[in-house]
Amino acid sequence: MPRRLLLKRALTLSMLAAVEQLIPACAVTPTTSVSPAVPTPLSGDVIDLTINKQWFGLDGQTAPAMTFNGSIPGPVVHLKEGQQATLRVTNCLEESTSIHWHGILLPDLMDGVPGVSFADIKPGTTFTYRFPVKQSGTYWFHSHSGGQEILGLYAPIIIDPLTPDPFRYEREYVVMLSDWSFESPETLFSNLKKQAGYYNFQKRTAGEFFTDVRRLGFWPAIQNYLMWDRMRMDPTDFADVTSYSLTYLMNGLSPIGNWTGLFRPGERVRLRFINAAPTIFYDVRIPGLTMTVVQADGQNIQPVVVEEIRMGVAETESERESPHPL
Ligand SMILES: [Cu+2]
Repeated sequence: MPRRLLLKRALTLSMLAAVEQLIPACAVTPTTSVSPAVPTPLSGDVIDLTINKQWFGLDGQTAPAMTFNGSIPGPVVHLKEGQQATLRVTNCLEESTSIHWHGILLPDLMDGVPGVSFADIKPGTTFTYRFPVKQSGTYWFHSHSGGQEILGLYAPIIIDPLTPDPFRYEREYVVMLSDWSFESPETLFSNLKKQAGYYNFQKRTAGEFFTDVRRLGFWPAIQNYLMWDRMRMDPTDFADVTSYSLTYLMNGLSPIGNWTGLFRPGERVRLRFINAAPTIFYDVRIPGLTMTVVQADGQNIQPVVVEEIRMGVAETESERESPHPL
């Protein structure tokens, strides 16, 4: 090839590469519907996450949502204890964003509260999070800006330990519990600001007051009501927002979506439960099976055999099931 032609081609190629770097990843990502397919886990020295606004469909209804790499929940970020994590987060939204790496030990500059420990990720820009991975287990991450987490910005983190975990399993699944509302986060918040029990339809009645008077006496009954009134709560208020507004999700699917994890008979299955719901407690049970809890919030524990576990907001737990009927 003549030298001049070679130089010309080399110049064109380097110009193209330079132009490509100028275009943020968002400019080439279409705004489409959220994919129902399970995304491939992300691993390696450099992990790229893109935050987009997309349409999320649930049981025949559709609404605007936010996604990590096009899915809800976002893809599993798979790290190894001892590695240096590099996560490039590109914000394709029209508003600022930020990430909180939930339960991860890291320098404060690498963690989410905008305006406290770091600025925020402005629209159309990429922020590179870098931190040494000093732990192992099941964790997760979510947006730390406005109502973005509720709109779909949450995803699991699995960190492989340096030395193998002290329990065996043949197969594993992440089970990310969350919820979805067709009311916007702003509407939910303003309703709760106006009336704390806005979504609670199980309030105490006048009849119950008289039952309490008979049971406790008049003044103790009054004092009980005043106590709850001072706290601006109802004794029947289990969650700020209830199923009146929420659809409960398992790995991004509604109960009708019927999330399914396959296994062979006799296999031990490790289920990595993560409660990514903003206010809902989940009671987890597999009818007819006992579970052995082997890890809680990323820490290996003395195994406990249970029939049901209660998962608080933001908790993560690993259960090992022996799929034999009780
Ligand atoms: Cu968190």
